[in-house]
Amino acid sequence: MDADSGVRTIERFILEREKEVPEATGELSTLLYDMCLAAKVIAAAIRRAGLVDILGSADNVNVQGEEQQKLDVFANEAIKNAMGHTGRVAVMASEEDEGPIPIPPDWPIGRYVVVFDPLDGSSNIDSNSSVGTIFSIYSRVTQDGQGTLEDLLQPGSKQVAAGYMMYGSSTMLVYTTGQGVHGFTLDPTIGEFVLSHEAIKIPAVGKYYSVNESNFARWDRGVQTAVRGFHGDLPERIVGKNSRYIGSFVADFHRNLINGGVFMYPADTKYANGKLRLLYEANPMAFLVEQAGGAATDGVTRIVDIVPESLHQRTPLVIGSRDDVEFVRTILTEDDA
Ligand code: AHM
Ligand code: MG
Repeated sequence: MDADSGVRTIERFILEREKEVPEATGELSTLLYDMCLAAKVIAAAIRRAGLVDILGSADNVNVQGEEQQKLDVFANEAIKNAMGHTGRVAVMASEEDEGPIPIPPDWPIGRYVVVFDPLDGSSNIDSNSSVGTIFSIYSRVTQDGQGTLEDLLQPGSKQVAAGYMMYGSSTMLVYTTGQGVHGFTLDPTIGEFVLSHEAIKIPAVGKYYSVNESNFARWDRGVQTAVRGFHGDLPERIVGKNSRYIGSFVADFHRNLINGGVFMYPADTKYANGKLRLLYEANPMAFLVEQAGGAATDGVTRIVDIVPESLHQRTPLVIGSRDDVEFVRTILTEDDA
């Protein structure tokens, strides 16, 4: 690689974009770099996971009643450290912490609110499958002092940025600030995220459907009908698709974003509101997918229009290629659904 090969690092890319927005202060850009730092720290730990005694359970149960993995704890701390000591954040919330996370004492309080799932799909770590981090950034709505629950319980339509990191065969960071969706790949030789996927657009019709079909008998009839459509049983309404399901939301979402597809985690008799969380998983991915030309609903209602009532609330989720999400909505709103 020559010294001026035209490689665009995430820093250069964000700065170039910022110049196009006269009112930008640069603060949000800096917060995104802080998130990149956390991503590098987490990616490095995951790369070493098979080598050092970091795999396995931390003998701890988190607020969702699930066993926490050691890397969950590590990733949670890495993000809290990277975000909490910047002077740019007013309050945070994490899937791994019960309540709002205040800014540490003696650190200046800023105007942004950061919400994150530090390590989604962590049950896949022990089998060396992809996992990810998902984040949302909002502007605070309260005036000063530590941010509060009110700052955290904003609808997804108020997000100013969102993104995810995927720790797969390579580490990627994909983000939006409402000006399209851009993807960067970590070049481990220079330790920088470089632009690899500019202005991602999701195909309007997907190749894939992704859902945990072992729950089929627990779904209501409408969801069963929609999935039968994906099987190819309703050829007059929808062309059948291929099935792909990893069980790691970031990886399932990323594949569908690039190749076209629809991911669903509907309500079932075990999870009355689906399994995924509105704040940490559904909202950030909904912002991204809409920016890429796709759609996200709870089956019927647009995800980013839902007003959250609690930090850890769950929501059914249908997300991905626009026409496929619309197909599900049509089926679920039919009288006999
Ligand atoms: P987690 O936040 O505890 O890791 O759970 C979320 C994960 C998602 O990554 C994935 O889409 C889903 O759980 C898979 O659930 P299931 O095993 O029920 O299909
Ligand atoms: Mg999660």
